[in-house]
Amino acid sequence: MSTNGLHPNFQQHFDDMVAINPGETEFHQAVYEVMQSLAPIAGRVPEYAQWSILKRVCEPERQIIFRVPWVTDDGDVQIQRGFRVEFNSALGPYKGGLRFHPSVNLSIIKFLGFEQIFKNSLTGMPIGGGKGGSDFDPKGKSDTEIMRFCQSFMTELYRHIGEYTDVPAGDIGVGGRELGYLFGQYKRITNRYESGVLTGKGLSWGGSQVRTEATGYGTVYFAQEMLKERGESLEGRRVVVSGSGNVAIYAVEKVHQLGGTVVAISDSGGHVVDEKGIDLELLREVKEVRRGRLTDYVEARSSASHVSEGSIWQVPCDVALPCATQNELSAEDAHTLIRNGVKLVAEGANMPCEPGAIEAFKDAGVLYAPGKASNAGGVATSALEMQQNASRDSWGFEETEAALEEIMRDIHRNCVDTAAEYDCEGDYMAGANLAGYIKVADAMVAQGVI
Ligand code: NDP
Ligand code: 2IT
Repeated sequence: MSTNGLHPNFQQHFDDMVAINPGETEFHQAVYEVMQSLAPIAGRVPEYAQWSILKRVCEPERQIIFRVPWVTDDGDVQIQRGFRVEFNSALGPYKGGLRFHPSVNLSIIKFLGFEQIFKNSLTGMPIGGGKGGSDFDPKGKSDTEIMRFCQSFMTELYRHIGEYTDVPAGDIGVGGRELGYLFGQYKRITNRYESGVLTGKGLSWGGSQVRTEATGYGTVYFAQEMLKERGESLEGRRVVVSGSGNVAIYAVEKVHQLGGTVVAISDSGGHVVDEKGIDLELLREVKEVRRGRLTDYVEARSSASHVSEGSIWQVPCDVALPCATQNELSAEDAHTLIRNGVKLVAEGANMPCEPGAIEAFKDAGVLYAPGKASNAGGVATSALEMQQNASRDSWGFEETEAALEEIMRDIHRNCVDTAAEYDCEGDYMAGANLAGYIKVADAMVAQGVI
């Protein structure tokens, strides 16, 4: 945990929260970060600054845990655990992705759901916060196994979701294929073509243009705004992007469109260095078409080498975009990046930087953007998808991308202005947490004790 400490008014509250949620380390970490940023409002008169609101925000409105049985292609029965945490509906229906990864547990889903409340608030769209998923591991599974798992998962989940209640989408291990199977089963069980119940759908059946690209594109737009604020740009910058999934791929694409060069990417098996710049077409072919590994990328590209030992953050760069998973960038990694001259870190993943890394960036004057601001483009475009579904409309690529870019600019401005208002100039973490929290807390006050 951070060494910066909490405002004295919040320390006891944090300790109480830990005591009633034992062992949920990722959730504790996410709450601590928000509480740290709220110091400027501690002890103020407005109701949103009172402990009762903070305590309620830390308690999910509903937590659902369920059994997900499924049968392998060989006929073996497998049992997985499913989760949906409906965290906060002050601003709109619960909204947030589903993660399928063997590491998934209640702590991880709660940290993601908690982050989602404030991220969704920052988008300016009418969406509450939630998250779900399963400890199911999609790696190495056949399409039919994925389909049977998704159908079983939805057979329980369907009763908890709906376009006015809770609207899931993708996250790690859940992309277009999985959302298709999930939507199909929802439609079959309910006998309703309720497009607005899920986002990230295919373009021919209610999906939105740019949703696939939105998180990666949005992260890079946000980084670009941070540089613009200082009269700089991405042009000619060396960039390192961790991960090689949905977020990473489209971060690479947007960096290249804006004149930077991505020289390294990664997966859980190591990282790839490609000094000529990542070949996007090849990366997409390997990951999206073949569902392969980065070793396949290296085999097909002579300028690239695979490094299975050590950290991707040892690759020198001007801009670092962590786009894989939580706590993937340690304090030690941060010090390495700083020694190598990094200027900016923007999170495409959720909580990828450990607290010690964030402190190191701040101490060294490195520009740092927290995921709940910089990766909000994904869920914001999900909200645009909901808007299109509600009006039975579908927008073109350019108009949707322009809307995304404007939303990212607005989030950036909101973070900068809010940080300045509370005497934390240039602190994007404080700006994002304060702005995100105050809007939710105001709505909770207005809606009474529920
Ligand atoms: P994908 O499943 O498409 O890709 C995940 C990538 O991260 C893969 O390269 C994967 O490697 C790597 N990864 C995942 N877990 C680990 C781990 N424990 N250790 C090392 N590498 C790991 O997921 P997304 O790209 O959608 O998500 C990436 C991050 O972005 C997550 O933090 C997610 O919460 C966040 N995010 C996603 C949004 C979206 O719209 N999809 C929106 C906002 C945030 P491997 O294949 O080897 O497992
Ligand atoms: O973390 C996230 O914001 C997501 N996985 C996207 C959620 C969504 O509902 O689009």
